Amino acid sequence: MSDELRTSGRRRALGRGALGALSGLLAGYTALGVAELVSAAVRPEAGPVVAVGGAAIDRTPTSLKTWAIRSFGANDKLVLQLGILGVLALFALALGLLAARHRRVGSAGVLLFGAVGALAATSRPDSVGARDALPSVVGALVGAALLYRLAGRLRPAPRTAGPGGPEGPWGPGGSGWDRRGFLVAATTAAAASTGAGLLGRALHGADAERAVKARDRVTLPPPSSPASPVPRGAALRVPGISPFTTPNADFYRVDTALVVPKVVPSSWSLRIHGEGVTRALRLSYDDLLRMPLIERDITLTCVSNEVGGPYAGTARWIGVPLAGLLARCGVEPPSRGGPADQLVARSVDGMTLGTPVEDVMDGRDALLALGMNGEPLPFAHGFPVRMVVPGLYGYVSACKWIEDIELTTFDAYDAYWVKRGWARRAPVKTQSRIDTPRPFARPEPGTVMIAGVAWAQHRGITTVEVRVDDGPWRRADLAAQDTRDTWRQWSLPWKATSGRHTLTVRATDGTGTPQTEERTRTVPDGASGWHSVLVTVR
Ligand SMILES: Nc1nc2c(c(=O)[nH]1)N[C@H]1C(S)=C(S)[C@@H](COP(=O)(O)O)O[C@H]1N2
Ligand SMILES: [Mo]
Repeated sequence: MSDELRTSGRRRALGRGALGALSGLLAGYTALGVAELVSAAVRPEAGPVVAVGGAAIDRTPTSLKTWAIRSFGANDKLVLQLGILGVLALFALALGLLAARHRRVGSAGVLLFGAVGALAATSRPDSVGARDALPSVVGALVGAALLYRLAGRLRPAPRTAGPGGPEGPWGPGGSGWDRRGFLVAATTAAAASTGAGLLGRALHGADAERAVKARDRVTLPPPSSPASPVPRGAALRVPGISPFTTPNADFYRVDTALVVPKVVPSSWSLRIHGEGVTRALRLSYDDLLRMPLIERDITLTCVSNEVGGPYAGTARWIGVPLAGLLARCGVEPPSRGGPADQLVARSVDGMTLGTPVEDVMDGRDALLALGMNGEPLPFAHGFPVRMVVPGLYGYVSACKWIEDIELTTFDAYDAYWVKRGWARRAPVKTQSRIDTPRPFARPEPGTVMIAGVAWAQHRGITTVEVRVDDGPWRRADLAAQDTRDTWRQWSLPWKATSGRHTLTVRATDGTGTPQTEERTRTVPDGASGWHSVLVTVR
């Protein structure tokens, strides 16, 4: 073979490969665009990327989940979705290359991806059944058909070849393959799937918009039992300390929802049923708004919070006392002979959280919360209704977007996180945190304010002590206590001397029990140990 022929053959193969890869990408893009549109008709959560992402979250080992939350914080879900899109793009490229040679196999590969998406969507805890497979299936069918068609255009047109053989795509005249057909099909597909995707987005947006409007129209009635004002001495004026009340916009968010549920309250209700329930209830949002409401300051903390971590916040909640509602349904706590010791709360996105019935009914202010810091719950924090139970970590008490409460036993049912290795019961551990100075700060010598917060919800905080290096423990100045369900600020002026110093804090709770020095991991029932901060005084 002459050099010239060999070069043109290679160029032809290269060109076909590149166009094949492009076809693959286009097929993937089209599949996602169509799926987006179909999911708008089915359910936004059934879209392939959200479904695969959700299924991945369900199956991620706890250690990796904790790592992701720690490394990416609130962006963890964005990173996950970008990761999925990246992987999909790579596979689409590969399938396109494959299709350029074996177009049936390449197209079948697209269908395989549709099957994965469909499986993920139907296996999610909030799946409504086979219907959830539709976005992935329809998207994949269209994507596969497109790839099959585009790959067909890449093949040499059957013709009586002259002595030089069919011309490659870059050969003179380019008549060896259907360039025009390819371009037309590719541009049409790109435009149509962009249109489908945008239309799908717009339809999702319209649903969300209805929920946003409905929330805007809500006016919370004044509580029949208001919280007493936060005592003036509860908030210290130290720069860098966490504010006593956490603004909603700064309140930490931990959940498994890739898309924040946007519930329209008029099509929402809450059901209470199960063992020992003599009168099952179904309540509308308006029913709840008409009940006597109480207002309470409560600190919420996450079991995934590392020592010194950010997943803690205090808000003024307004809601319906849960114990009273349960009593209306005939529920008795186990200590009075009730058969159910676990309350399983289920959210509109299929999350389940198990709470001890005894804790909810022992007189503490367990709430079905409707309001947070003077406004209806923000969507990210559970609109229209969520639970809040003082003294328990969020994963065993604070169900957002709640729609079902079932009375059962701990023996009979394990909730979502319990199935994944977390403890069935998880009262909050006593913790204290140094907010200022920040780790690795370089303050000037002289008086430096060490300050932070300490919490032991429902037991309260009675003492906070601070130690510099291996020196003696010194009592910090405690801010006034709001209630024993809230955290407490503290501060201590320190005469800082040049050099590196380790600052350590520990607290004692309202039962007189000191915070343990023993370091444990967050799994299975919350991190323990003292928080230390290393600073270099200049
Ligand atoms: N529906 C639902 N509710 C949920 C969760 C969730 O993933 N889904 N996460 C729980 C956890 S682990 C915590 S710590 C709190 C966090 O509440 P926040 O995001 O309002 O701070 O919500 C709880 N309620
Ligand atoms: Mo949590």
